[in-house]
Amino acid sequence: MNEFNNVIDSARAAFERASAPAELENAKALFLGKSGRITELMKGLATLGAQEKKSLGAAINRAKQAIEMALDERRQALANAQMQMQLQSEALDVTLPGRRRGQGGLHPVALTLERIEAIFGSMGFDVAQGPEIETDWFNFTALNTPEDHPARSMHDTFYVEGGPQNAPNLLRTHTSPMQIRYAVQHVRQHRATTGTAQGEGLFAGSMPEIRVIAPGRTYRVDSDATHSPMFHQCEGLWVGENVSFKDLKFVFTDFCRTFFESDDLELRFRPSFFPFTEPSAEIDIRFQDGPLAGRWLEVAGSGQVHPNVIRNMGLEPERFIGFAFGMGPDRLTMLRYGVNDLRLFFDGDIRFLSQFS
Ligand code: 2U9
Repeated sequence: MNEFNNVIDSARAAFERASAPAELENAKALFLGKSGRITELMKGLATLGAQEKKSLGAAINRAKQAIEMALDERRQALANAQMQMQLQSEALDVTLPGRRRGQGGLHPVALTLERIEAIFGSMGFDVAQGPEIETDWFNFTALNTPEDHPARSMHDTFYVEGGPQNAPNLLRTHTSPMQIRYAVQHVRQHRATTGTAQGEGLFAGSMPEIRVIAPGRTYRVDSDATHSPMFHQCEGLWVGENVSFKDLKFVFTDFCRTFFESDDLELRFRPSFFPFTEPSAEIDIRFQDGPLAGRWLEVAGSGQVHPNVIRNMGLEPERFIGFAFGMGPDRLTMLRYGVNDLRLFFDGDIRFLSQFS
């Protein structure tokens, strides 16, 4: 019996020494394996008589069970230790403050465009958006631009592949082509729904007014601190039977005072020239207070839509009169926030952009 207790003790000691599952399996083999101590003891029974076999066999079995139990205990202990180690190495401190995800914001020029759209929207203006790649006709010809006008040269306009050979497609140089598209569509739709025959020349009947703004990206071959090859424009158009320069003045004054949140902002209309308006005027504003106070600042161009342009919309210029204005949202953004370099808007520097959100 003593011998069996010794075997059990040495098995326990061997299992205890094993510090990893593989070592424990090696130690197990020494006692329970094919030529392990217990197996050897079992083999020894063969030579004994029946009575001895029975009593010794039972004792060997008890020893075997004790060793198996010790083995299971050690296995469990090693597995627990392993789990503890893993838990420690993968420890998660749930009390740590979370990582902040940056909250994006709208680009300052996008904020300006939203503002322009909201103000003109409240005055009954529709917002039209359209292609940035235009045909020569919509961008120049329909807008009364002479064939030899310098704006048509490759020094000023980006031409792209496509379109007729003598009048290739281009990146729109202003958003006015969109207003031609809008007006043509407006007239066509009106004629279709009122049954006024198409193809019978210019329309001279009654028609709801056209009131639309066209905001968006425009392109010119130009690049310095105040010019970018891609810039924004927002042009407005108001066509009706009874519209006048005083309506344009009222609408644009109201717009500027709302946009700059300044009720005493002054406006000045200064004679100018554009191919698509006649007469034409530059619009200057003057703040009464703030860092820009006292200086006249040019913010827009405007004018009465040229009769040729009214014709290109499909309207009879003897009956319809239009007023248009055009402004640069990039410049308006610079004035509103006091930004002095246009390029800051297009560099994508988050330190600059995050100041507006
Ligand atoms: C149609 C007919 C006429 C819109 C106009 C201007 C004058 C103008 C500038 C403003 C800032 C260009 O980007 S900018 O430098 N625009 O001076 N725009 S009148 O005239 C139109 C528009 C549409 C059908």
